[in-house]
Amino acid sequence: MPDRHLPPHICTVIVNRHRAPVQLELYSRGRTKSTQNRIMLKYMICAIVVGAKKSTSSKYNGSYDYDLIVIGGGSAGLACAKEAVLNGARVACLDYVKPTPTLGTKWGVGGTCVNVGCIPKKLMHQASLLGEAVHEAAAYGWNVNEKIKPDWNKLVQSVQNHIKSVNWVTRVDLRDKKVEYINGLGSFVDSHTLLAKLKSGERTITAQTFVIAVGGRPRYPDIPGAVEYGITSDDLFSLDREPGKTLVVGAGYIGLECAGFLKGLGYEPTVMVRSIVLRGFDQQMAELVAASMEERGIPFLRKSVPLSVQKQDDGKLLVKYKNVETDEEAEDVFDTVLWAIGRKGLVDDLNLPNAGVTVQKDKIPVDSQEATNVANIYAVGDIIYGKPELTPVAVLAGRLLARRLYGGATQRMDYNDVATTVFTPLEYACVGLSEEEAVKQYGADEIEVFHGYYKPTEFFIPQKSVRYCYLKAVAERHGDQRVYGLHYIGPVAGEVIQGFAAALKSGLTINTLINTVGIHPTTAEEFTRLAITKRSGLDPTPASCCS
Ligand code: FAD
Ligand code: NA7
Repeated sequence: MPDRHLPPHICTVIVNRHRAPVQLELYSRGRTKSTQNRIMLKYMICAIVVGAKKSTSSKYNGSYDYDLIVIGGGSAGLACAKEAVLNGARVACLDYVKPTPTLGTKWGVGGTCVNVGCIPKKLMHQASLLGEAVHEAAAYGWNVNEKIKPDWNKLVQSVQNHIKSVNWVTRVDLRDKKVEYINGLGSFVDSHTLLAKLKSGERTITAQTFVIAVGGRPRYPDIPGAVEYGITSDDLFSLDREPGKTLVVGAGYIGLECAGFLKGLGYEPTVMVRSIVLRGFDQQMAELVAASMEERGIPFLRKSVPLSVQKQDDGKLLVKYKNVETDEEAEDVFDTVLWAIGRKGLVDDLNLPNAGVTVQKDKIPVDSQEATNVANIYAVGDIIYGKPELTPVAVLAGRLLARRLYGGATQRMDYNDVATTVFTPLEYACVGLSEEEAVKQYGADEIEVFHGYYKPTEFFIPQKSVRYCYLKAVAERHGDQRVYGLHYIGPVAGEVIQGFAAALKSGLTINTLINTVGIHPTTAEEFTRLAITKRSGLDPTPASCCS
C-alpha cells in the first residue's frame, strides 16, 4: 500500500492519456481523504505501476513540483497551459498584473486581449458603429431623436461587466481543467526554479519545463509629464470620466482604432503621426484609412512628436510638440493624452539572466519550435521577437507548443499569411503580403495588382461616403497568378477577410477568385469582381451595381 513517505509521483493515476493525471492525497495505511479518493483506491496498484514507470521520463519527473510552469495567464499562456494538461502534464500558470503608473488600473486573469485589448476595443468600436447606425436609421425611415449621445460611464460599466464575467469563466475553466492558477509575479531563480511573489508572500516552485508568455504593456515616451498625465489603452477602457478632447499619440493599429471609436462616440480625437501611418501595413491602404478618418473629422498632425505635457490650473493638459522635419514647435490643450506608441515586452521582472535566457530589444528570440536559447525554456505570444502581436497567433502557437511538448505532435506554428483587421470606423482587413512587400520579394515586373473601388449597397440610402471603399489583390503576374495578398477597406472587414485567408493559405489563384460566384449583394463579393489591374491604368471606380 502507498505510504506518505513515498514520492508524490507514486500517487499519480493516469486514467487515459488525454486526461490530466489524478492526484490522490493518501494517508498512511492507504486511507484517502474523500469518498472520491476512496473509490479511486481500487486503481492504486495500477497507479503505482504507471507512476513508477512515468517517473523515469521528463514528462512526469518527480523531482520537480510541476512538469510545466507557464508564466503569464493571457491568450498564449492559458492556451498552452490548458492544452498541456489535456496531454497529461502537471501544470501551474502564473499571472500577475502590475497597476498602470498613471491611474493604477489593474485587472483580472486573462491577459491583454480580454481585459485591455481586443475585447474592450471591439465593444467600444461596436458602440461607436451603433451611434452611426442610429443616425443612418433615420434615412431608412426610423423615427429617431437626432440628438443622441452616449453615456460614457454606462458604456464603461457594461464593458467592464463583460470583462469581469470573462475573468470569472477563465478562473472556473482553469480549475475544471486542473491547471493550478497562481496569482503571482514570476521571476527566475535558475532555469528550473521560479520565485512567485504573491499577495501573501513568496513561494519557490520548480518545473521541468517553462513557457514564458508574459506579453507586453504600452510604452510611455521619455518626455516631461508623460507618465504623470498621459494614459494608455490600459486605462482607457475603464476610464471613470469622459475622455473629451483627446490627443492620440501614435498612428499604429491601436492609435487609429482608439481615435476611431472616440470620434464615433462623440469626442474629439487628434492623431499625432511621427512618420507614417500603420507601419508594416500596405501603405496605399494605410493612407486610405487615414483619409477616411480625416473625412470623418479626425485631424492628423503629421510628422510631429510630443515634447511635454503639463497640467494647467483648469485641469486640462497643455501639450507642446514639434514638427520633426521643420523643428517648428506648437502647442494645444487637451482633456486626455493617450499614448499609443507601441508595446514593450515584459522581460524585466523575469530575472532572465538567472535562467540564462537571451533577450533582444525587450523581446525573447525563439526558434521555429518556440524554444529559447535555454533547453527547457520556451516562449510564445507577444513576448517573442519579430512575430505578429495578435491573439489568435498567441493562442495557436501556445496550443501547438503544448501538443509538441506533451502530445507527441510535430506541427509547428506558421506565422505567415496571418489575417488581421484594423477596427477603424471604416475597417481595414488584410491577409498575406502588402503590395510593397510583394514587390520587394518578387520584383515589380512579377507582380500584378487587381483593384477596384466599390459601393456598399447599404451606403446609398443614408448617403454615406463610398470614397474609401477599396480593395485589391496582390498576385503573381505570370503563370497561375497565385494570390500573395488581399486587402479590403469597408464594412465588417474582419468577417470578409477571414474566409479568404483560408483560401489564400490553400494556394488561391486569381483564376479561382474571379470564377468564384459571389453572394449578392455583399461587399465580400467585390473580390470576385476584381477585373482591373493597376498596370492597365483603367479607371477602378465601379460603373454598375448589378450587371
Ligand atoms: P498577454 O495577453 O499580454 O498576457 C500576458 C500576461 O502575463 C498578462 O496578464 C501579464 O500581466 C502577465 N505577466 C507579465 N509578466 C508576468 C510575470 N513576471 N509573472 C506573472 N505574470 C506576468 N489582437 C487581435 O488579435 N485582435 C485585436 O483586435 C487586438 N486588439 C488589441 C487592442 C489593444 C488595445 C491591444 C493592447 C492589443 C490588441 N491585440 C489584438 C493584441 C492582443 O491583445 C495580444 O496579441 C495578446 O493579448 C497577446 O497575448 P499574450 O498571451 O502573448 O500576452
Ligand atoms: P505600433 O503598431 O508599433 O505603432 C506605434 C506608433 O507609435 C507608430 O505610429 C509609431 O511611429 C509611433 N511612435 C513610436 N514611438 C513614438 C514616439 N516616441 N513618439 C511619437 N510616436 C511614436 O504599436 P501599437 O501600440 O499601435 O500596436 C502594437 C500591437 O498591438 C499591434 O501590432 C497589434 O497587433 C496589437 P513610427 O512608425 O515608429 O514612426
